[in-house]
Amino acid sequence: SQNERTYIMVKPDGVQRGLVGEIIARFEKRGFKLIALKLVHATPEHLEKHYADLAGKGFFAGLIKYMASGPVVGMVWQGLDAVKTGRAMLGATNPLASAVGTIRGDYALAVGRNICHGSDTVENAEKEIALWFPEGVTQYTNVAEPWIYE
Ligand code: YYY
Ligand code: MG
Repeated sequence: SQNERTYIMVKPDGVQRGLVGEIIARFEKRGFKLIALKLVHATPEHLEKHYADLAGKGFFAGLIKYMASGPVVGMVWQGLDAVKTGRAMLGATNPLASAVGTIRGDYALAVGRNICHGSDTVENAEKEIALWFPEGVTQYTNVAEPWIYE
């Protein structure tokens, strides 16, 4: 649906490397609508909730330490098939397997420094949006919508 929402996050390495604008620009230019945005230095406890499904993995402790090492930029993008399309725009989890033209395929090399996050299902997107934006999102009319959708 045109109202599908996904949680996209620029990770600490993406912020430090100056890739925030580039990542936002790709979602804007694609036609998605920005309905929430914030810069936050998240606590390990908050990140453990975000990545709760991965708690048993060997890389979990390192992942939390990396994600808590600096501020991240969290955002919510809305539009047609936002979750699946957002994942396609990020590229594969391991940047070496990410197609050129994707964000990770263009700007990253290591799986543990892959610069961005995107929700993997609509259900997880809604959970992540609630976790990162408990205050809610901002809905508005975008005047370009009739030129983006038939
Ligand atoms: O959703 P996505 O970020 O593409 O991958 P996940 O399987 O959810 O893993 C989250 C995060 O963990 C990944 O972006 C990098 C890191 N990670 C890792 O450091 N080493 C792995 N073998 C797998 C994932
Ligand atoms: Mg994931």
